[in-house]
Amino acid sequence: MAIAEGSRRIQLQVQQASLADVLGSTGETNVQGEIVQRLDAASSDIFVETLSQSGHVAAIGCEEIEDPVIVKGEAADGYIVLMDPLDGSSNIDVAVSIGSIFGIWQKRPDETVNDASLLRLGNEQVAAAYVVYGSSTVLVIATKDNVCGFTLDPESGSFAVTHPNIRIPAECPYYSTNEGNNKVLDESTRKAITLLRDKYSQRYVGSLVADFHRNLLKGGIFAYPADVNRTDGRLRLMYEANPLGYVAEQAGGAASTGYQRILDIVPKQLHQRTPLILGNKDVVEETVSVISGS
Ligand code: AHM
Ligand code: MG
Repeated sequence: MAIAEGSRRIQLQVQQASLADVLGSTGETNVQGEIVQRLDAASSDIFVETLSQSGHVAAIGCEEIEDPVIVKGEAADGYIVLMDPLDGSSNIDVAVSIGSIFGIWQKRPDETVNDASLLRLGNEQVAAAYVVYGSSTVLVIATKDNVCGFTLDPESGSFAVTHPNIRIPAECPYYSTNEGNNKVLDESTRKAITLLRDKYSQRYVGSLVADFHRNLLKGGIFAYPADVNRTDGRLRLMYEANPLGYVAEQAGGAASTGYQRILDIVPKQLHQRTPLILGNKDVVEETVSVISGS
């Protein structure tokens, strides 16, 4: 409910855009050294507020906030939420689909939450969710073996179930990658991407949530591998790769670095990056075997 309420509020700002003077940058850079867009900052504030006030969240980790937010008066059975409150920052100002991503862990019994409490295995998530602000606003929630999509009715402000029991289709019509990075890939990764290019149609929005959502519903593979400029990859482990990896697995798909299952990575830092190969299980496995040479 806290995620739904926050996304309803963000959706209003996304729709009003320049009319409400919410676009453009704040003039600041975040912990990743990236320019903070005004909607990044507003979304972070909104979700921190709705999650903190829910009474069920003990701590929040956020792309836009360097240190964890430890919620006071935490509930004993509280959750730990790690989030990218506004994914697809480069698409905010140009009316292209963007989103929000959440990984959800349960606090350990009797644990006094501190910064280290957020460094949990992706495999220990109890749920994950994302919202895509596209031609419609869709909230997808994954729990064990179940992935369900809800569409926002902009008139009533409520979400209704529209995509019960999502399973990633057996067919894989699409691959999604930044082809502009081809020249900086190592040889085996370039070979893997070339094989995808030879077989499938390319679709690349440049907002992870939007690319993932299309591939989840239609079938497809998303790849942001490591390259010579980004030896740790581009995307963030704790609030991009882990949550969407969890959603993919619960829907019958897979997520890998190219060498290791994403959900098995032992995290070292809240904001660490990872290569990400995500989508149809068999195509992810084929791609990983070419990248790793196994
Ligand atoms: P953000 O969380 O700051 O928006 O950055 C992550 C985004 C992803 O949504 C997307 O998949 C990727 O960056 C695109 O990167 P590139 O522009 O290098 O293709
Ligand atoms: Mg992001």
